[in-house]
Amino acid sequence: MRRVTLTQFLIEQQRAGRIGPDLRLLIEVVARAVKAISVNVSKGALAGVLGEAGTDNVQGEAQKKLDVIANEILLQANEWGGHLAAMASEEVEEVHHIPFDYPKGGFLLLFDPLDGSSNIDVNISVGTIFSVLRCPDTGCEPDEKAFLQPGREQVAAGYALYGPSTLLILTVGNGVHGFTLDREMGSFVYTHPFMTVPVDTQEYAVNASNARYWEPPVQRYVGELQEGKRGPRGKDFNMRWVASMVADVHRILTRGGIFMYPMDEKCRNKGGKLRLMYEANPMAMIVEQAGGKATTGRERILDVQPEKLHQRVPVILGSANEVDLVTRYHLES
Ligand code: AHM
Ligand code: MG
Repeated sequence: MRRVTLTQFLIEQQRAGRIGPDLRLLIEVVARAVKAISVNVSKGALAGVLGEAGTDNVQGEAQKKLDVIANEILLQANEWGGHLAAMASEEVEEVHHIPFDYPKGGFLLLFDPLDGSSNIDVNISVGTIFSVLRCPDTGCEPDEKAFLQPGREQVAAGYALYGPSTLLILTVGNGVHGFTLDREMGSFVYTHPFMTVPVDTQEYAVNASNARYWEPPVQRYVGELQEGKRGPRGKDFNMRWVASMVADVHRILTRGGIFMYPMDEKCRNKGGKLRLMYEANPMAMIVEQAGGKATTGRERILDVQPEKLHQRVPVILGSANEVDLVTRYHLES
């Protein structure tokens, strides 16, 4: 069987006119950073990378050492290539500008450097999520406003999953494609062409300890799933919750399911739990490209007009028929 690497895949995308050379370079650089993060994650205690960094991020959450390391790796890898106008990270309050001594390009890169970081110290899968937008005005230094574009404007999105193997999942608007890191060769190999989310499922993912804080439509929906065969759905459902969005979404891309971090009374004053620009938008683009759906319960995530960089939103995504049903419950209530 012909082994196709990420580099070959991207060159073929470029030849087919789906991406230009700058976007190809950008994705290659992100993939290189992901390899470096993967090395650090896998060394764990041997490299002294576990535990707290002793600092808080912009969201007021305690940073883990690996949050800080992954953020630094991504910023440094992407600064000098000339493909970016600016970057934004979940871990950094302000827009990260490209240093003056490097050339600037036409893209904006946004990322959650290490998603699911509460799982690092217990050796459960974590990931990196990224999103690429075009810089609306290439003439000047982009500010926060340049980033505030709805998710449907993304030109690429992806995530890396640091699990038993390291995977890179990518979309440039032409389906979802997965690559597995060959650690000996140091390259990503194309292993998962055109990943799809089945329209129906019997599996759901939600942090059920928040049930008493959910809104009525989510309580109704999950209640009906839990009634199983004897309830209105007439079938039994299984539940999974990794607490790493990347791992939960990856399971849905592999065998279907619905993932929810809905609005609840605990996070209402923040707008939700998950971040629109670094988590919801890239994952929504990936899920839609794989044939699934993604909403806030009330509107399509990719149509949400962002008002600030670190904005949070409720997230419901996965198998289309389930997302449609829980969205209908929201709209009816
Ligand atoms: P993080 O970016 O600080 O790691 O937070 C996001 C994570 C998601 O990966 C996951 O779905 C969710 O938070 C888990 O939340 P909970 O701790 O409520 O289960
Ligand atoms: Mg995160």
